[in-house]
Amino acid sequence: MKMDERRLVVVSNRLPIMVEAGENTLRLKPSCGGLVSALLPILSEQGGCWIGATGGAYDHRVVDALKRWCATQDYSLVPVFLTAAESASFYQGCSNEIIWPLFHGVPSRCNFGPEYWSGYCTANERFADGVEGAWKSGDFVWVHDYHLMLLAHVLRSRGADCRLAYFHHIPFPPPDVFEKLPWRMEMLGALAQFDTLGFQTARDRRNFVACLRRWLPGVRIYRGGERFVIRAAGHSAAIGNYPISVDYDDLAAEATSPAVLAGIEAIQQGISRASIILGVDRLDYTKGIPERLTAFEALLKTHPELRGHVTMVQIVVPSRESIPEYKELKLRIEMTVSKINGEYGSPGWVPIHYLHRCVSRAELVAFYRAAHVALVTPLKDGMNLVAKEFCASRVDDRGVLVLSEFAGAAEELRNGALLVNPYDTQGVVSALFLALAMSDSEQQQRMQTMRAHIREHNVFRWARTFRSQGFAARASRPPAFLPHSSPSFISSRLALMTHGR
Ligand code: GDG
Repeated sequence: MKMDERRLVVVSNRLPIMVEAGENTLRLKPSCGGLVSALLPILSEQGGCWIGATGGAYDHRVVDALKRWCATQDYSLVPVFLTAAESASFYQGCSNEIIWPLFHGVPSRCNFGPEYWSGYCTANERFADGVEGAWKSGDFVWVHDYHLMLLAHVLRSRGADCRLAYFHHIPFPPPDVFEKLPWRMEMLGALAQFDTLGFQTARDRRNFVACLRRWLPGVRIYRGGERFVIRAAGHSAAIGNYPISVDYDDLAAEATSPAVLAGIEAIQQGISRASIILGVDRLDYTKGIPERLTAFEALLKTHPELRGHVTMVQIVVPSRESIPEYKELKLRIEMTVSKINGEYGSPGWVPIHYLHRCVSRAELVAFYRAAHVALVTPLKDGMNLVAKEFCASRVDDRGVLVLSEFAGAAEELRNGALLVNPYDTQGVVSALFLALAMSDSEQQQRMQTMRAHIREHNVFRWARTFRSQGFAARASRPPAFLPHSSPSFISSRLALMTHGR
């Protein structure tokens, strides 16, 4: 069977459809976020199955609603239900209060709640139940992101012999940061049980390999060009970096749709034809939103001639609102926006337009096209699809991307974007000033360079390359020179954790 003929089974923390269940109401709506943006076009094109949590405990109405919804699609959805307590320790706790901040290099934001780890193990068991229920022989099971790093271990310990691949969407930290994780050896031992592991950038892959070398006793690591093969506890895995991307053709086509053209006109009129600096982010402290607002304020302060002629539009998609830090961040952003608007605004000109909601895809593309500058300045980001979506939407070859050097996307887009250090307010101000004054021909040349790269390295190529690598990893036996057994104590520690509770 060829790789492309194998059914694709995606496993991720959340399904691409959110279910809001009230006492007498049930609403399904698409999720906003990078993982869904990247994977939905692939599943829509190839068919297959998506396993993920619904965000709630078992509810037969949700099962029925998802079945009805799936009847209209070319792929199926398999819900995983978690109780409120399980979600609290697995999702809010271990995933978002430990792994997320640690892997983004901010250990000071970690809350190492002792109960979180067992919640993480339990939830990985629940997802494994979902995979066991849906998996058919020959499927390619593709696990996504940091919530599910134990899944291969759990499935293997139940005897499942399926091909298991993992893609890590967020940064992987260097050893001196990773070492703070109390369960570092268990985590690495479990990751080593996938058949293929993919990272966004060469730096993430290097960090992962460095952590394995430092913390996984007995591991053997072999390099072949850009790929690594590791062998631990009798199992071989292939490791590579595969920068995720966007559905270029779809965005480019949408960019000239009547809805988007009408949207651009409405935006420009609403903003009195001032030049737009655009920010689009999920609400998250890693996205550098307050720092960006501060840079915009400094631009207005140091360049008074721009007042009234430039407007910032900041779209913030609500995210993780049950976590206190995210609530505080929202308040901080709102206070900063109102301070800047109060201080610099004048009749007929609002310096910052702040939208705290998920806008429709057509509206988003209209904003991409209406903007003069996309200001994408995360403090740390696995990739950042907004940067790539902005370029793919610019069918006019205009617009300037000001991009954080700490976004994974900077590795690929450095020849077209103006790269900045988001902590360097003056540096961001200078880049903005340069962007606003950039000639048409320079904008065109930079934008064409980035668009040509993204057109070729689109999301379908990303999935194809990853899947063929995963296929090759399983199809080929481990190289003969690899030593066999390695210490089994990692597996026994994991077995204790996941079964011995
Ligand atoms: C994670 C990693 C990595 C945003 N606002 C709206 C909206 N969005 C969509 C964008 C984009 C997605 O959300 C955000 O993707 P990012 O990549 O920027 O960030 P994360 O959500 O943090 O994603 C990230 C990604 O996974 C993929 O691997 O790049 O580093 O953190 O697609 O378009 N979509 C709509 N309305 C909005 O208001 N419709």
